[in-house]
Amino acid sequence: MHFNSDTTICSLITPPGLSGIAMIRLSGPQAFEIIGKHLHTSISEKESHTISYSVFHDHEQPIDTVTIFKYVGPHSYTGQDTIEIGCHGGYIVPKRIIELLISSGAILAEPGEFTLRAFLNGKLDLTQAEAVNDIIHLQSPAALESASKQLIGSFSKELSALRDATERLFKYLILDFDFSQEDIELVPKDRLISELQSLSLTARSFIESYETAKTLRSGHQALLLGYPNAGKSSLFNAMLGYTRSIVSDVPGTTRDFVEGSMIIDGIHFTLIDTAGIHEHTSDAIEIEGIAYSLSLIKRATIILIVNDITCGVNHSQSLIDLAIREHPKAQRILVHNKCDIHDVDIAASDAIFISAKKTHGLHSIIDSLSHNAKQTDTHITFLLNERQAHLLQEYVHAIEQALQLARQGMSTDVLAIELRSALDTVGLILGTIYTEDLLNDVFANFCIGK
Ligand SMILES: Nc1nc2c(ncn2[C@@H]2O[C@H](COP(=O)(O)OP(=O)(O)OP(=O)(O)O)[C@@H](O)[C@H]2O)c(=O)[nH]1
Ligand SMILES: [Mg+2]
Repeated sequence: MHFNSDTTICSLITPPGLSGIAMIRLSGPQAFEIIGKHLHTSISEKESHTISYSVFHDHEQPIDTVTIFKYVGPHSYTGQDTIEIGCHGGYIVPKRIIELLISSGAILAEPGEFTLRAFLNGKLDLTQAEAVNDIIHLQSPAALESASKQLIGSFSKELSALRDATERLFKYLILDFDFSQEDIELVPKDRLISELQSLSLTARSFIESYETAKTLRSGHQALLLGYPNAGKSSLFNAMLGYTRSIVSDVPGTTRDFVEGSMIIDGIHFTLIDTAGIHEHTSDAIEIEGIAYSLSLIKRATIILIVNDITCGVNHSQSLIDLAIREHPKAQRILVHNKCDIHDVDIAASDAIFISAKKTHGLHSIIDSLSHNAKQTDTHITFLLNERQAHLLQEYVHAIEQALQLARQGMSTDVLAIELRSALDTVGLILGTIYTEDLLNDVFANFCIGK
């Protein structure tokens, strides 16, 4: 990643390929000079935040008719002089325009480089920059609310309040230490303990949303769990609408796990077919497949227990117990399969009755997946990511250390050291403290053009 803002960078900011319009962004100190070499109209006379129609040319040869959006820094996304060119889409024109901009002095932007400049120029803090990436990669409509709140700065506001409260206490502790020689206690021990507890509680409440945020970020993992031959692979294929997993009447057909993606009501699900669970096998590959199935239970957000109804309604009870034991927080849906060859009393159960082979009853599973996902996908204030959650854990650790020291009646200068490190972790989340490595890590996940 370039950390030098003296260059002028350019890139396609819409997806490559066939489209009516493609957008190209050019940003940096020479943006107006570079675009000026390719237009007959003078860009320098145009006001900021205006759009003009022009012909983009290469040494008098017209390339395309374009719209030119002009933003004079610092009033632009990056904080620098910026031009956005709307040209016709496809594979040739946008590529040619970018080549010409580069031949006139621009360089190709790296992934996330426009947003990096926005951060370095104080247009966004680090949590807002991360929210930009989140908005682009959202897998669930429910996540949009939290990502957009984060983008406009609500998480930054809460974090800044936490930082200010920590800083206030830190300054009191330093003062208290200065006055301690004169036997004056500025911060009574009880108040100190209750303030530290409140800081820890606030940070913990942020961390609590992390598990939900993970699901909102990557979508739901819906695991098919069942005994061999229950019809998991048949159901898996029927749900996806194409044959992805092998189906046969030989128990133990699925050895490895197989994944497929589906979108229900705008929510992304990864459906996972697994090896049937049973104890009586000496086949090494099957044993390994079963071990995989068990480990996947912990990763799942929704577990579909597929029961072969011809073996009885309670046949899979021990698998339900297993799912509850291994991952009590996951949602569970009991599906009785093979109802086409077995009479069942549907009214007497809240389970779902289907025939994977005849694709009967699949809509009930779809409705149930959507319902379960919507139940877990709501009520989240912040779309915390792994980096932020990890730093918040460090914050809590430092505050808890300070609490312990306070209870032991340690001198306030020792407590202040813990508060200093707690303050640093909040600084790293917001990006008021950063290193090039940190920025490289954050912006490495961005796409080209953002
Ligand atoms: N009649 C009937 N047969 C079904 C149904 N679903 C699956 N089967 C049959 O049951 C057998 C096993 O199906 P699979 O989908 O391979 O079962 P599985 O649970 O994936 O089995 P393993 O991979 O061995 O664990 C096959 O012969 C399927 O045709 C159904 O709804 N009705
Ligand atoms: Mg199978």
